[in-house]
Amino acid sequence: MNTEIVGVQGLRVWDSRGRPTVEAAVWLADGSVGRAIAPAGASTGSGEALDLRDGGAAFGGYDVRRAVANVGGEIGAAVTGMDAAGQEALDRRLVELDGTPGKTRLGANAVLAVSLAAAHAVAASRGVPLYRSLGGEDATLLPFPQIQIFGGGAHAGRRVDIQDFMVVCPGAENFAEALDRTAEVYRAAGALMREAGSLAGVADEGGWWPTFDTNEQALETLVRAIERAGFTPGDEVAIALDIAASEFGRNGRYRLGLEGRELDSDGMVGLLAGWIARYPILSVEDPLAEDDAQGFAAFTQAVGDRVQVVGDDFLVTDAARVRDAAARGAANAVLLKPNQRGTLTETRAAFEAARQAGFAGIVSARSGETEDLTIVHLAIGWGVGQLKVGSFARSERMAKWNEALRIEAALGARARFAGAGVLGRDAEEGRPGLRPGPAGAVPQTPLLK
Ligand code: 2PG
Ligand code: MG
Repeated sequence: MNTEIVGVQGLRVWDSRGRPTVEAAVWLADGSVGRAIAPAGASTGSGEALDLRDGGAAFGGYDVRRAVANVGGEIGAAVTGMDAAGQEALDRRLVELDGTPGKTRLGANAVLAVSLAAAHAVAASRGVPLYRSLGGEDATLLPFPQIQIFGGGAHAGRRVDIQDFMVVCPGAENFAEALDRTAEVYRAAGALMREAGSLAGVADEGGWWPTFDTNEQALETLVRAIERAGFTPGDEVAIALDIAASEFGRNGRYRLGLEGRELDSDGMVGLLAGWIARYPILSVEDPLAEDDAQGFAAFTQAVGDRVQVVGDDFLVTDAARVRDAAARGAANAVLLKPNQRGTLTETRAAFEAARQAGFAGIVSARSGETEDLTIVHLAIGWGVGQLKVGSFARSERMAKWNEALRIEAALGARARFAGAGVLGRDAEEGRPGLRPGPAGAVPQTPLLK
């Protein structure tokens, strides 16, 4: 095993939206090779590292020829000769080489593809799957999945304001069972929409395209789909939301286009707290906009003992922001998206900061994805405890769920499954974030008649 980097190559490939994206290949002295592809968001936080695009007329300005050239050119030259097994030193070199806080010179898409490809090359050299290369023999925790049923917001032409209507499966015995339940709910939701004459295809991440008159109608339909699939809402299948409020909120004003009303920060907290009281909701991501830390704190204060409060655009996988949010009591969980920062090591640092704060972590895909499976291995390799990769359709999503199934099967009796108890708290340490309800981990919520 000789993990010295001897070659780096960039390739322009295509993502699930039919847009160009960056693939990197890293070759080692022992002949091993690793590849990784950068994903891309649509509802991005302003604090994210830069997804470098070429602009101009071609492909709507989304071309990545410069980023691809950076992979094989400047980045490749800088890391050739380095030891790929020293991920931290390698990533430090990448950060220093770019030299800007947001990786605006070389592009976080270029930098990330190389950082991840190096980790894949090392795993190949060791002859083990990436999750084991990252976490060793202890990497046995399968994540609790959040799976989208309806898409919305920036992923569905803003047909509804809320971006992700997802399900989680409390009490599922294992990862495979959580997927089984989700598949039934996804099917039932599609059938309900077909019967109502409102089936309009699928949104960016494979969830049903929402054809609702109000945001709450989507919640009601989701509860009916859970029941129709034969599950008890709340106990067997519950709801997780990504409000993605930065998409419609700024300076403490929130404009709900579908319902034609504007709320202030307190109004948003009240609206969402009302939903949490009426529907079996266990997790809410970006309930307030990225510029509304006070709103995040008020929301966490109001409902953080019952639901997981996740920062995505608000925390942008940034360790310093996680520490700051923890100090303010704003949120109790962080979404971890490697391309929001640009290297594996910085993503890991955000997760470590979460652990220290007693925050939960959720490894997440982007709305623009590919066949790349790295995030599944990060979730399991690091024992993060939760995973969000979109809906239960389209192979850029299913490939990731299927990879987790493969790993669960390979681990056999050694596989552990992170249940609902992991919501709002560190997966391994189980620090309290949510108070368990009387029947275990699931808060009892009054349901719809
Ligand atoms: C999010 C993600 C995934 P995007 O907001 O959490 O749903 O969307 O990749 O567009 O930021
Ligand atoms: Mg989000």
